[in-house]
Formats: sequence, structure tokens, C-alpha cells
Amino acid sequence: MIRLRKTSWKTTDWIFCLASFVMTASISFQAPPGVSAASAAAGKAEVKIDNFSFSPAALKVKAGTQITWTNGDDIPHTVVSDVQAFKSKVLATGEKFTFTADKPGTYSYSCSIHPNMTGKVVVE
Ligand SMILES: [Cu+2]
Repeated sequence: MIRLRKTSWKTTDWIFCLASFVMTASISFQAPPGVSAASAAAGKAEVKIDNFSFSPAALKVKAGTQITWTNGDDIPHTVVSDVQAFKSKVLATGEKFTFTADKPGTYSYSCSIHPNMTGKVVVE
């Protein structure tokens, strides 16, 4: 009798413990990823430089977005706005250039080494 009661208490304790762990885990797993995923999507954009072209060639972002160009070519390139709103140094293979697009407008840019390489950023 005593042993049976003890066993049933243990089982209840174990289930309660497991249930509270699952609840705590699901709460702590739900909140942070949802928040960070949303802010990452709104705040950052990527442009790849590959095979003598910018990809995407035309990028539309919201004001305040941080844009990163990465040179994936074996050849050095630059990222220079037509009106000098931004200007990178010469980027070697794998190097990055970052510009935070604060002001709305259309920014045409090119590679100063290869002027036929052009791109456009539209900031809303
Ligand atoms: Cu270039």
C-alpha cells in the first residue's frame, strides 16, 4: 500500500516536471527567434559582386537598411555612388563594403575600375 502510493506520487511528480519543462522551453524558444528574424529582415540587405556584375543589380530597401556588398570575384572591384553618397575602397576577393541607406532616394552606382558594371539602390 505505501509502496504503491509512493510510486504514484513519483509518477505525478515526473509528469509535472516534464510538463513544466516543455512549457518553459516552448515559451523561451518562441519569443526571441520571432523578434530577431523580423528585425534582421527589415534592417539588412546583401549585394553580391560576381562575374563583373552586381546582384541584384537593382535593390529596393527601406530607409535605415544596412547594405553590404561582398566581392566574390577574383578581380578587385569598387562600389561608388554616382553622386558620391557612398564610396568603397578597392575590394579584394571576399572583402565587404557596408553602407547604411538613411536617406530615401535612388542611388545609381558603379565600379570605378570597370565603369560598365552598374547597379542601383532605391531607398524608400
Ligand atoms: Cu569592377
